[in-house]
Amino acid sequence: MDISFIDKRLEGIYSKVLNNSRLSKEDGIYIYETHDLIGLGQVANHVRRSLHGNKAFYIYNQHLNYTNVCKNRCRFCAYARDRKEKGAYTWSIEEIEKRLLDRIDEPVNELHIVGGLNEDLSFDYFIDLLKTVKKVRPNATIKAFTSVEIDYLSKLAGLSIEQTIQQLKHAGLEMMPGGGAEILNSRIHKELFPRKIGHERWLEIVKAVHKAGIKTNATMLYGHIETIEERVDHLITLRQLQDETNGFSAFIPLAFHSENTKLAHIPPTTAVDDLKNVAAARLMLDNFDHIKAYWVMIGEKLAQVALSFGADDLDGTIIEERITHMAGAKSAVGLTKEQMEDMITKAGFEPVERDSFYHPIKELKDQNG
Ligand code: V47
Ligand code: SF4
Repeated sequence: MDISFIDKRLEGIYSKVLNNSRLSKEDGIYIYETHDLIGLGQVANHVRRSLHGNKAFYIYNQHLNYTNVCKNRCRFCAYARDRKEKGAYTWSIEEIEKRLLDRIDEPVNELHIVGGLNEDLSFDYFIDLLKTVKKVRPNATIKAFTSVEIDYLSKLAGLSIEQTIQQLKHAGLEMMPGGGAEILNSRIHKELFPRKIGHERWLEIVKAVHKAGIKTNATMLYGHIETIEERVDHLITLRQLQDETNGFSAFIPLAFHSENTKLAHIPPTTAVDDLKNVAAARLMLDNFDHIKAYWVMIGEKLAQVALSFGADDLDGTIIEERITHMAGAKSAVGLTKEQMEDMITKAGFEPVERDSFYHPIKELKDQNG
């Protein structure tokens, strides 16, 4: 494909892409610095189309955020509360069961389960939670807990990380979402989330999870105090780990929302930056199959555009999103299957409903009769 670049430096990046050469840190920084957004989008779109053609994936999923009580109180988080604070909540196992049953007539394929670090909950609660979800929804995949929760649960249970993962796997855990990575960098860790595990521990846990045969996603929270170089280092760190384990499924750039946080003075991310983050991910993460445009964070309209800037997946229906909406997100709290398909079709792509492992649902249904 011929691309007429306004920024000639993108030609070098494009020829590396065409030769399947890995992009360097300097290339990554340049991707963020260029003003040739359309040229950049075309390069990322070339990679996206060579991997997935005209397909754009989505999943019928349901989020369950079992508690917002969290002892970490990260400075960028609007969701967490202290135990006795107004608005604090923790769902009992019965409440979780009720929320699943409320939606039992819907074809939910994946349960995305994450929460705060609530010191009132025992390890048994988490085992019961997984078993209950599996009992009520035996055919849906449980994608639950970030490395932050796994680290906490291992301490709670007095078990090694490996033993903790085995117990959770035995109770029904099948996949892990990508949260908790933020920016893998000790300066940002110290400034924004000092009580949460740092990047070395995050990577160590993800490695153990991959070794146990569980796929995970990876994220990057951008648009706060991080530098371009720190973003690129984050992507390169993930790329290195993926070379080692091949355990990552998708990467999701997360646009920071500052409302109701200790960083409320930080303005929202721009559309240009949101699209550059999608394109940078697609181009730098040459060993990741999927890049998600998370419509909750960047809005439905920009998510449609992101499909032509490197993203091949819009995540899911979600049903009820809490974490970003507490921080001022203006997107819907959930979308119907028809709305997801409409968004994708009107962006010029072919919608493919998938399961957690990117198997198309239609083909699965055809195989099972
Ligand atoms: O870990 C917290 C981030 C994450 C804010 O793996 C914030 O499929 C923006 O990880 N503004 C949770 N972001 C969301 C997440 C996720 C979402 C969708 C799909 C998947 C997946 C994973 O949200 C947290 C944190 O990094 N976050 N506060 C905020 N104010
Ligand atoms: Fe707790 Fe996660 Fe919020 Fe940090 S981002 S305060 S770990 S819920």
